[in-house]
Amino acid sequence: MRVSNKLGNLGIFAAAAAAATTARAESELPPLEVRGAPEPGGTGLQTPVTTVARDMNWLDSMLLLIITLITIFVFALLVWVMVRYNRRANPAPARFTHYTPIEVIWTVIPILILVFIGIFSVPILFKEQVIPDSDVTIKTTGYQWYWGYEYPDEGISFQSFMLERDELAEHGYDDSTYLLATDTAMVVPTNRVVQLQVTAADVIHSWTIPAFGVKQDGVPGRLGEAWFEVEEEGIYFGQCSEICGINHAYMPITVKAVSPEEYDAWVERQGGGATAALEDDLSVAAAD
Ligand SMILES: [Cu+2]
Repeated sequence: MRVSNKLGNLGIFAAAAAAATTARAESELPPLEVRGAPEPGGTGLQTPVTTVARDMNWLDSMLLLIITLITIFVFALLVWVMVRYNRRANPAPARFTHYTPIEVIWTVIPILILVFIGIFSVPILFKEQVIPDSDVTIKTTGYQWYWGYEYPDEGISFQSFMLERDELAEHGYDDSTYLLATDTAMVVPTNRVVQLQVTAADVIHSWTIPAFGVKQDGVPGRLGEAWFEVEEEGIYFGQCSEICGINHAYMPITVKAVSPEEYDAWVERQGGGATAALEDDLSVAAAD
């Protein structure tokens, strides 16, 4: 019994030592503010940090205005009918069932409203789905129940697991980030186009960062694509958004957006060669 306790303690020491190493590696990134996280009691969308997310927020506000006006209009009609045409006020109701002008109006006006919405929403959909020339490519794979990240051009790959409550502090997070913060984070440069490839290894998962306006299903055997260009340095959180089994709620997503210089330094520390790859590209371009 005593022996097994000692072994248990050794295990704890080993885990603590490993955690300390991770904490040191993480702390090499500059201290970052949490910018993209859900707020208790919040009702709006998260503050957007990409043009796509900003467009989506704008569309959301416009739709809210339209549906509010429609709701008020329908409610006013209901009240009018209840007051003006109840049995007491209107004892002899009209018997007709069709009135062509009103049929035309309530067919044409909704069509016009939908076309008006489409004029704004379809371009945003295209902006989201047409991937511009990218500076960084990252492939993410959903697993039951964690995310894997690969930077194919830099030869970097790692996995990302949710932190338990008692592990948050040593990774530089406070208690409010429980169920959001992960042990490693996807690191991306700001003001650079990041092309994201999303897939899954077992069942369907979905990768999202609300502040980026990105949500892409990861489907086994398929490669989904998304893109974003983050404007603000900071830490952004998301959560798997396709129910994927018993621990679906425990595979969050953490993205750290840092300056391009910090990003290059991080790539170097991971043993990757962003600069080398870029120089290769440049020399090839120069040779052309
Ligand atoms: Cu999942």
